[in-house]
Amino acid sequence: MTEFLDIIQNAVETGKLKTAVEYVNKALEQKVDPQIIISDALIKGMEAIGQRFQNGNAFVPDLLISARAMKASLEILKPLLNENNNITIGKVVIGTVKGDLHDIGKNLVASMFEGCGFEVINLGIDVSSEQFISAIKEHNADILCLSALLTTTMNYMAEIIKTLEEVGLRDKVKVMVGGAPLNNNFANQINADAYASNANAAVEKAKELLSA
Ligand code: B1M
Repeated sequence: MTEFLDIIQNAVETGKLKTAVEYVNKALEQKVDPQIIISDALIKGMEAIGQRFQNGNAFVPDLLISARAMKASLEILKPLLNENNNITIGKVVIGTVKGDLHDIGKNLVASMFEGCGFEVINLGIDVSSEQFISAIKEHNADILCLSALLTTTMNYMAEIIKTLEEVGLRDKVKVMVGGAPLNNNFANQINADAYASNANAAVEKAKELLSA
């Protein structure tokens, strides 16, 4: 059983979708608990590639193929998880802000969150503050992740945070921001709770925020 989990972990880390799916099915045939497959193989594989990315030993395409292998494996396992086997660490609403159509990085962040056990509500691109707020309310989200790739759209993040304050939701949700033109200073200026420079950092910061 441990051997199967090691193979799955390695397949996710190296982005081998077919191998990951094959050995997830083999592990299930051997009656391995789906939650064990997720926590002891899939998540570990994503964490490993995330760490290598953070250290400069892996690159965006590596993250993308790992996330794909992870997602395909999760698709098999999700229906098998019963309600008592809830693996959700927290609920994340994520989207690229109004006026901005860039979604490659945002989707990578969303996949990394999913891969690491968060429930993700991905609102897509060109998302208005009203759409973010209604999703936070509907899903009772713990974390709001805002993405922007343009210097012209990043300022809309401040408007979203102001609106959260106005509708009394600011204390109920942690706000994280990211995207190439952003930095820590900008996050502080607009009163966000955290800035993350990449997908792995986003998951790490989210875990910190939820445990604080
Ligand atoms: Co656009 N574009 N683009 N573009 N584009 C940039 C951003 C640009 C820097 C290119 C350049 O001029 N050098 C420039 C912005 C300049 C500026 O604002 N100062 C630019 C421009 C100008 C434009 C248009 C205006 C071009 C035009 O039409 N004249 C136009 C705008 C459209 C719009 O949005 N309204 C436009 C359009 C496009 C395409 C549609 C062609 C395409 C997007 C396709 C898509 O996303 N589906 C595109 C692309 C691909 C790029 C570049 C080349 C690559 C972006 C990317 O995907 N990077 C980009 C140049 C560049 O960045 N080198 C550029 C890979 C991705 C994995 O990284 O998105 O940074 P990134 O995400 C990272 C982190 O930032 C972070 O984690 C991710 C993973 O590590 N992160 C988060 C991102 N979101 C996060 C959220 C979080 C946390 C972390 O939440 C907590």
